[in-house]
Amino acid sequence: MNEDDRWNKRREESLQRQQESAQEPQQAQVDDLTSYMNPDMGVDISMPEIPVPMPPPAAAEKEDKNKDTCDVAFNFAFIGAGQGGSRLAESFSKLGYKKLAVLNTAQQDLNTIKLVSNKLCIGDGGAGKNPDVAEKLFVDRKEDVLDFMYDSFGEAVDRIFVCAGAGGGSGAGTLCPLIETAQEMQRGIKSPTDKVGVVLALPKHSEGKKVNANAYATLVKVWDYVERGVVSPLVILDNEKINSLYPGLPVGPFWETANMSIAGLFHLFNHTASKDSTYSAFDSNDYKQVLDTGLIVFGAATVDDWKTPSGISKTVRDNLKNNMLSGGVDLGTGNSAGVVIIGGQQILNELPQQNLDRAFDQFSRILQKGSVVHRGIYSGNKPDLTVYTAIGGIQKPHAKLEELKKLGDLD
Ligand SMILES: Nc1nc2c(ncn2[C@@H]2O[C@H](COP(=O)(O)OP(=O)(O)OP(=O)(O)O)[C@@H](O)[C@H]2O)c(=O)[nH]1
Ligand SMILES: [Mg+2]
Repeated sequence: MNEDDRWNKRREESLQRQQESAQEPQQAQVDDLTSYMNPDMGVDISMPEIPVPMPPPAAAEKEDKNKDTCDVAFNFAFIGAGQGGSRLAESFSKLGYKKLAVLNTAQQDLNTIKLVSNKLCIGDGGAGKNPDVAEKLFVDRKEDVLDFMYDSFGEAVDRIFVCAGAGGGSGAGTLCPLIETAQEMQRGIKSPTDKVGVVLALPKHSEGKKVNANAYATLVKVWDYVERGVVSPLVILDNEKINSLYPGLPVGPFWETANMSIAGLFHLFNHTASKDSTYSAFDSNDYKQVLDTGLIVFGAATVDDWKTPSGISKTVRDNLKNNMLSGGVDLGTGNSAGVVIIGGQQILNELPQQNLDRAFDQFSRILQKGSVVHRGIYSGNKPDLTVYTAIGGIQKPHAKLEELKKLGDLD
């Protein structure tokens, strides 16, 4: 072996020793870890007790046990308080809404409500047009009422509406506590909004001092909730206006007509917002924007003279002046509107677009500066042309309040 061979051998031996010494501790570490993790060698890894945070369960679809039988953009629930409020809630049942409940201080009144099965009586014999009596009764039963709402509506609810007649005892007295309870439930079930809707029936002039005075006080109280952003929308149904819109309407069908006018118009917007249009859609975001503006007034008018450019505009103007379901409100203070035009196929085939545009443009001029007008054009199953309007964001109804105050002898 010459000098070179000896040098190469020493180098190889040295390299081999280096490799062995580099591997030894590594192998020792691996052996250590394996024995720590796998002492009985029967499982892959024997885990030490580490508190592992659980991932939140995937947001489960809320079960809708009271699914509406009509097509709607939003799942609304209605609780009617007092006799008028209960009848209002009942009219939504006729349209296919299923999240319904009624509450009263008199069992006899509840017995007359046939189409709503969820009923709660919190008193005995009524409140005799005294809202304070009903409000006191509510205080003791608040938790029962909350449970009652949960049981009646289920959890798939987007917004709860409290319906009441403003001039009575039971409905008027429980309205504000019901608004608060409804908001509590909406928060509890994480509804997409915590704003609560109100459908409020205002009395006819002829109903007398006490009723008008009650209605004044109720409207003032509810307005406070509107201003604080708790109530939206506030939908006013003015029975005096119904009286003038349908002159000579007999006593028998009066309430039914009043209730169906508001429920029908209300539903029309919730229904169209769920539908596609071949022309121009009023979608659910448009509707939500109007619903969140506070005071809303609805109206509808059939257009006969749709062939002339000013025909539709004139009908719309007259409608806004005369046909809205509440008097004593200043529509010019509104900051938002939903305008849905539904026409028979034949009319829509012949109707010049500019006639429609002119009618829509008019809304922007009538409402507050910078207001938003959401449009929708749909073909319908009736041969005529009808304009449906929902004007929102209306300011405090001073004229209506003054009128109620005067009729209620509160000056
Ligand atoms: N739109 C509409 N308004 C109604 C109806 N029934 C009553 N009202 C109005 O609601 C007001 C209150 O009447 P009720 O609802 O009968 O009163 P209540 O809430 O049951 O109160 P008490 O009977 O005093 O305990 C009335 O003055 C009417 O203006 C109804 O079916 N539809
Ligand atoms: Mg009653």
